[in-house]
Amino acid sequence: MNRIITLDEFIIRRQKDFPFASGELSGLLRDIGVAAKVINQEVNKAGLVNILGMNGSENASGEDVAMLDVFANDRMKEFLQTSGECAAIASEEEEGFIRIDQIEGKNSEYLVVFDPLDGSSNIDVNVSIGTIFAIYRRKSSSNGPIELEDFLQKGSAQVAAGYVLYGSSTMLVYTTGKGVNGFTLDPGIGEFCLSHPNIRIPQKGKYYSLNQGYYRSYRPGVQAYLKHCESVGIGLRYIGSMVADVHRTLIKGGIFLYPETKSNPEGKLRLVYECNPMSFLVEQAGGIAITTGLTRVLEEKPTGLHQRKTIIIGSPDMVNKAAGLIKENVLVNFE
Ligand code: AHM
Ligand code: MG
Repeated sequence: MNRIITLDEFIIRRQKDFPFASGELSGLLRDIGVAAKVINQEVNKAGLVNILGMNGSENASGEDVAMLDVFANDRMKEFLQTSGECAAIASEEEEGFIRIDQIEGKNSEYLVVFDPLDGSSNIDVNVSIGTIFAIYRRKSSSNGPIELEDFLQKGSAQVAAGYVLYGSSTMLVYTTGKGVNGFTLDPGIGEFCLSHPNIRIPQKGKYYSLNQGYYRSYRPGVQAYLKHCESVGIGLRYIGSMVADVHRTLIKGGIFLYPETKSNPEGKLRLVYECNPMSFLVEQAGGIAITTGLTRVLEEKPTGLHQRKTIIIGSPDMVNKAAGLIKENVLVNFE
């Protein structure tokens, strides 16, 4: 039997893939792995310690904030702020970005963006939720302060991205632009162990995934694709946690869509915190990620930290089919 490879070992082994790597990126990934274990522990016992439920405030995008969101946000901030490997962070739960004082003369080049607990409507019913993160290298000169523009880079500039899925088991999946690898948390030893090396998304899958309840509010091309799925007997799977829905799509093949709706005319999901990291991962696994405007998600220039974007992401055959039908129906009136 092969010996297990832990996340830390894997990260260290991979450091040599980056010719002038200083170890900062590896350090950051390890810090995120530790924060994920702490959050996982709390997610697992949330019902017991009464930190479940809404805390009454709203996040930067005006949605209810579940208390576990606050806990996860605080832990991610805490680990990243004290790691010394990170110059600034931005969170879906924070209005603006946060500069980090440099520790012991270290001048970090990296920024981390994250959605600390995605799928918060699922928290209090024991359904899978996740943490999403991405790492960028700053663009501004390292002599000056980090600027907003450092965070508003296209997704194609991501240095690394990943997610943690708190599901029937806990998994951490990440990419540094050289393929995608998945690690499952072994609760016995408290380590993420390599379980899904070199993930490749199937060319097509058996499921499409979106909120079918908004059907009437989708544009004609999206409706045409949904009719196509129905006519050829493609099954519907929708958890309502992007991490879980995209994870299934990545492993089993399929397509995930969050198009514009009447109440979310730009789409609901955040470009910086959700669409870009997931698009980087799926592309690295051989999939495709586009907007309903048929542009590549990773080529969209963010205009704000909390900007929303439409997304169609998944197996190449299925995304291409959806894109074809959107194109064909582009002139059909949208009522
Ligand atoms: P959140 O970041 O507030 O949890 O919202 C994002 C979530 C995604 O995980 C999921 O894909 C989507 O919202 C579900 O939205 P809807 O309930 O409109 O289907
Ligand atoms: Mg989210």
